[in-house]
Amino acid sequence: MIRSDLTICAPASGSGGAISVIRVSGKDAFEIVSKVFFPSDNTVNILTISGFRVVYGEIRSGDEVIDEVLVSIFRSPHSYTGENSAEISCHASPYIVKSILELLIKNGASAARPGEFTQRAFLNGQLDLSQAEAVADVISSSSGVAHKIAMNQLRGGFSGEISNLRAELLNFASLIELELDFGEEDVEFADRGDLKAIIVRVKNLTDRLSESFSLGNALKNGIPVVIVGKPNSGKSTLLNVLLQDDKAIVSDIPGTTRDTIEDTIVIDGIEYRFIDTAGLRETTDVIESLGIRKTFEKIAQASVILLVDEITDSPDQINGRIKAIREKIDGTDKKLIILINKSDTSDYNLQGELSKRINREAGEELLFISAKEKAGLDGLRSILSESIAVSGSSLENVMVTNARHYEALCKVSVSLGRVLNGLEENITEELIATDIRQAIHYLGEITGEITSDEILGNIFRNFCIGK
Ligand SMILES: Nc1nc2c(ncn2[C@@H]2O[C@H](COP(=O)(O)OP(=O)(O)OP(=O)(O)O)[C@@H](O)[C@H]2O)c(=O)[nH]1
Ligand SMILES: [Mg+2]
Repeated sequence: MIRSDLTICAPASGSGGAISVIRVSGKDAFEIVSKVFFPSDNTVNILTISGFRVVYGEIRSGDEVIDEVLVSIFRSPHSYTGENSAEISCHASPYIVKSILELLIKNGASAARPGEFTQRAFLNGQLDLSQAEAVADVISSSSGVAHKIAMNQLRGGFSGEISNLRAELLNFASLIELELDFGEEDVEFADRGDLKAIIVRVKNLTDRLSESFSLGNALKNGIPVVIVGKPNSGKSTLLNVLLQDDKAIVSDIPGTTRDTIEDTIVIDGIEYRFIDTAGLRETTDVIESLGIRKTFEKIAQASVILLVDEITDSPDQINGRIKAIREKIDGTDKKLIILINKSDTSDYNLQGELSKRINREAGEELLFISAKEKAGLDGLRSILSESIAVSGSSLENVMVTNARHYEALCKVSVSLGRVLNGLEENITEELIATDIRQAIHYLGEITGEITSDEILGNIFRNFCIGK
C-alpha cells in the first residue's frame, strides 16, 4: 500500500556503537522535527535552512532534554527517498532512540514499515526496482565478491543492461506496430532478416544473463561445496578444520554423521557453504539411509564436490567411488576434487604410487591431505579459489543474483523464442507483436517500468506519424 501522504520515521542504524541515526522522511518531515528539535543557535530555522546542512541542538520533550543531537537536512528531491528528509544522530541508547521515535510519532510522524524508505525512493524515481532490491543485497552481503555484485546492481549496471535490451526490443516493436497500423496495405517497414538478427542478438544476451544466475546466486549465498565419501574417512574432521570450529561430531565410529551439517566461511573474498554429509555405504539403518539419500540431494545442489578417501584405500576402491560420483554429476559444470585423507599415516612413496593409479578426467583435481594434521589445506583453498575464478571471469560482466530477475529473464527468452519461430514461419504481425510486447513487459518487470504506453511513445517519438 502506498502511504506517500504520511511522514515516516525509523531507526536507520543497527544496535551497538556510540551513535544511532533516526531517519524521518515525508512532506512534513521538517515541521515535525522542528517541534521536538531546538537548534543551539536560535537564528537557525530548519524549516527554511538549505539542504545538506547539519544542525546541532537538543531534542526536548516539554522541558525535559532527551539528548543533544545533530540533525542532517536533505531537501526534496536531493535525498535518498526524494522527499524532504532529516536524519537525527543521537547517542546510541535504546532509551533515547525509543523516546525520540515516540516524540516524532506524537507530533505527526508514522512508524516506517520494512523497506518503506527504499520503496519511496523507487516510487519517486530515485532508484529503479532492481536497484532498490540491490540495497538489501548490499546490506546483507557477507563477502567481498557478493558486495561487488550488489554494488554493481545498485549503481545501475544490471538495470543498464536490461534497459539496452528493452531499447532494442522497443525499436523492433515499433516497426512491427507500424506495419500493423498500415494493416491492409501489406507494407513491410523492416527486412525480416534484419528483424530476426535483432531478436537473435537480444535472446543471446538474455540467455547469457540467465545463465549467470547459477553462479551469481551461489556467490551471493555462498558457493555450495559438499563433502562426501565413505564412512569414517574424515569428512567431519575436514569440515571442522575448514570452518575452524568444532561444528560436526568426529569419532572413529563409522556412520557418526547421519544428517547434513553446513556452515559458511569466506576464502579470498568468496563465501563458501561447506556441507558435511553422512558417509556413503550400504546400510540397513533407517536413519543412516535417510542421511545417505540427503547426501545425494546435496550433491545435486552443490557446485563443488569434495570426495574424501583414505590413503589406505586401494586404487580400485577409490576409482570406483570417483566413477559413482562422476555418474551423478555428468553433464553438469560441477567440479570434482578428490581428497586422499589421512596422508599423515603413510609415507611419500605410497602417495606417488597411488596418484599414478587413480584415473582422473580433465578438470578433476587430486590432493593428498591430512585433515587431522591440517596439512594440504592451503592447496585445497587455492584449488577452490581457482575453480571459481575460472568461471568467475564473468564477474567482470553483469550477473543475475536475484530469483525474480532470473524468472523474468526466462520468460523473456521463451517469448523471444516464439518471436523467432513466428518470423521463421511467417506468422502474422499481430502474433509477433504480442510476443514482443510480452518480452518487453517481462524486462520491464525487472526494473519496474510500465510498458505499453512506452511502446506507443516510442513509435510517435521515433517515427512522427502524427495520428
Ligand atoms: N590419522 C588421521 N586420522 C584422521 C584424519 N582425519 C580424520 N581422522 C580420524 O578418523 C576418524 C573419523 O573421522 P570423522 O571426521 O568422524 O569421519 P567422517 O568421514 O565424518 O565419518 P562418518 O561421519 O562416520 O561418515 C576419527 O577418529 C578422526 O580423528 C587424518 O587426517 N589423519
Ligand atoms: Mg562425519
